[in-house]
Amino acid sequence: MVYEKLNMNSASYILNFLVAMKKSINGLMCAVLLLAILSCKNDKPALISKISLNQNWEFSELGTNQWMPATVPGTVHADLLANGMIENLHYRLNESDVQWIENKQWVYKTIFSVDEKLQLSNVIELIFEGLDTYADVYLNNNRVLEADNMFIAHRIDVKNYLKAGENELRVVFHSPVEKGMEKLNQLNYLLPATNEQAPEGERTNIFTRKAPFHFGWDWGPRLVTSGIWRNVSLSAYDYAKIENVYVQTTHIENNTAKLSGFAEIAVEAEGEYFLNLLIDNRTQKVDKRIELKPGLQKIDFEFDIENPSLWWSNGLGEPHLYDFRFNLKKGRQVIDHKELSFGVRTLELVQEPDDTGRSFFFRLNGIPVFMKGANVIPSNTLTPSVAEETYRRLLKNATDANMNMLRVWGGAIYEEDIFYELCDRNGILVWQDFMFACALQPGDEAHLENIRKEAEYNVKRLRNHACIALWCGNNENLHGWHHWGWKESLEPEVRDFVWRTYERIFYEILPAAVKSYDPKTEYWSSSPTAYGNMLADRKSGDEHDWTVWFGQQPFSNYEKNVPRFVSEYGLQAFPSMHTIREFSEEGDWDIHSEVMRRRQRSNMNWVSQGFNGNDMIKWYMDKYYKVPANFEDFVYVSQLLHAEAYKTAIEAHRRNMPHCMGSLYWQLNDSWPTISWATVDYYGRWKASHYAVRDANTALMLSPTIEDNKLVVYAVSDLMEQQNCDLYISLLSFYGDTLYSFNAGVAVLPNQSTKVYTLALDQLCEKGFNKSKVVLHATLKNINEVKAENLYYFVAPKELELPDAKVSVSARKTSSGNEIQLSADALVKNLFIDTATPDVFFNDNYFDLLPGKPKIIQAVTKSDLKIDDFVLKYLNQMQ
Ligand code: BMA
Repeated sequence: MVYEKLNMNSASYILNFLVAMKKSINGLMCAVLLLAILSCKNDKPALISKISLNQNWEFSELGTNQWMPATVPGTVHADLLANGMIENLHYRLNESDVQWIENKQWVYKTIFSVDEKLQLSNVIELIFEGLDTYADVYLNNNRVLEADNMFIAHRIDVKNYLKAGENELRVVFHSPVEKGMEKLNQLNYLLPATNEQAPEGERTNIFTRKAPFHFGWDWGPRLVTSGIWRNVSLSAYDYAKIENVYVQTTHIENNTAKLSGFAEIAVEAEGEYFLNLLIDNRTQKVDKRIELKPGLQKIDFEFDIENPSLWWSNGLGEPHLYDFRFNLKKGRQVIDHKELSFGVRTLELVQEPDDTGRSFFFRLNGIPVFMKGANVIPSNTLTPSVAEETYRRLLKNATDANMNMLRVWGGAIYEEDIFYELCDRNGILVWQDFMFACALQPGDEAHLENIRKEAEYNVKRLRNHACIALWCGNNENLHGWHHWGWKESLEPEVRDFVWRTYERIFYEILPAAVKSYDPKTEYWSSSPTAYGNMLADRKSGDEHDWTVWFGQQPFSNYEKNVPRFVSEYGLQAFPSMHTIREFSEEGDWDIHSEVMRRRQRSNMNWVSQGFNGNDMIKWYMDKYYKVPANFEDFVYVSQLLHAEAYKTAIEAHRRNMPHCMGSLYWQLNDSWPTISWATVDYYGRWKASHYAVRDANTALMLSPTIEDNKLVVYAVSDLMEQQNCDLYISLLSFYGDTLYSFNAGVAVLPNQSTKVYTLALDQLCEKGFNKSKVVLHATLKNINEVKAENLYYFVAPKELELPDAKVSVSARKTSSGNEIQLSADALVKNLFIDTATPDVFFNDNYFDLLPGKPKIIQAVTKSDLKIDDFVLKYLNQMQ
């Protein structure tokens, strides 16, 4: 326990006093005075004390008294698993065996001791950073809290309930499903919701402020868990503490950044205090003497930073962060402090009327930036189980794929602090949804007040992060109201009330929270929308382009009528066989097996009864590829299909800049090992698509395409300087003969898409080539350095007449790892290198190998790399 009431100042004070008294007063008198000083409480201000209460927890089903050790932060599912009471949730059909957990009540308890000094503090608060969800909290048998929102922290004044010595803290969790049912039954109509995996009349997630995806989603299991999912602590102080701070960059001009903000101080003892700000441990900025009265007090400040190092998004520059330390002092003693890693930057969402509609793009430090990225979901359904290492891996996968934005989607959680810290540090902007997805909300006042508190808490919690780019009200609720039959499903008088509730939440409560607590950041009411309450129309605002996949349109649809900012689109693939082996047995390896069908959660009964994502993968595969009979080959081809879809979409979006200024695909990661849209699976294994996304997102990208019977090559640049390069175009036979070639110097303009080559297809056809036997190779070079490169085929892979090709592989150890050299005597399409051991990462994979152009890749592994372990797969083998 870190608690020191008699601090250094007090000690030296007493010492000086003794020295002064020594000569004139006798020893006894001196001792009496010293005692008086020591017993006088609050003689000098002490630091705020914080004590973690995460230890010594036990849990039991209510009423059974079968106590087992528990982990806090945690969940009941993880605790049952750790105690051997349930089996691996991810294996085969085990998920269905644990559904009983959601119907029970669970109790957690701990005993902790408090010393007398702490107990004497003026204010003692018990802090729960997150309780999931309906929880009654008892301290020494006194009910001190009734919680009903997973997304807010609770601070409870417990001074009157805490004793010196041992204390018992107990938390009773009610079944979220039972509580939800009670609320559902109070309404005499059904509020529309999609995606929750419960029968229509039992959908309860909308009544409960709890992660919607816990109730099952179209990529994740139903695990309606409960638990103390974030830290628990005690905080004690005598005088005052910094409740929160807010800092914003108001503008940057002539090399000076103007910053402003405020601190909110919770004051217990009236009097004189000092607030100062120290930057990077050396420069003092704010330095204020303040007279504070008891209660919450707001202190405004403004300051400048000369020649600021700005925060840039990934690819544009360094995401510089300053260390800000706010000190609250009483006399010369620091009694509380708050630290921030602060990025100086300006960011605007620009929506200006233009010929098409309204623009929708982000301007960072004055520069329009094309947003390249993805939607993220929690990396585990049981979110406290996500290790810091997994967050690091998630962010690395984003930056390795040249991303600069992630969307925290509204059916999940307001992420952990570490997520936003890593985004700050890696230059990843965050499109932050409030936690509302694919469902309407009840409109009773208590529910709306709960939402108001949640918005206020989370905006305050996250607003100082440089990464926070946008607050978005909900995911697809406006779309659902108009397009999924929601409004038609409600009787007219109910309909008006439900719509009014929508307006109150998304046009009043949430934007008011953003305006009051994070005024520098834009609010966007729903994704997708054109603007205001206008439906997405591709002419303005953002769009979810699901014409491919749910709409069964061809990939070429991504190239038509490109929206202004595509915040969702995607197609599914199977994860790697290494991952499939983790959750299934060999007997399950069939897309129609019970295990594979249950694992697949995207159901499309409108196509035909029982049609699901596995069928859809096959349906698309059949359009573009020969469908292999063998399951393992099917898995491999599903990944090629996936990669091709994302490559087509990203290239089309980027070619269309500045009309289109963002491409965030669905979805970067998985919450369990599954078949989904994710480009990186639950174990962090890259699907073929993640390599394709990385390549399509490079700062300088070459993109050949066919437009109006012409071959057109675009050079898309996110760089800030013009690139003067040589463009090489060659049409190659699969055996490496050059059938046509062209080269010229080109100027690739900064931060835009430039057409660098056009040739009528007729002219190319005059060369008499067979479309099934050629590939176009486009390269941008500066002197001899390849700056960008791409291949283009004129027909779908299934129509290619791929040659019999022989691949040669050799490997050697280098000082930095393992180097693999690959070469082929004829074109090898989508070469997939795998090893028998699952932990090898290849820095490139699933690529096409041109004859006579050997390729060197790196293999990263902790174990020994054996070339005999290599497994090579390529499309030529599946003719
Ligand atoms: C998007 C998301 C999710 C869903 C995904 C795939 O629209 O908003 O609701 O998981 O589609 O269907």
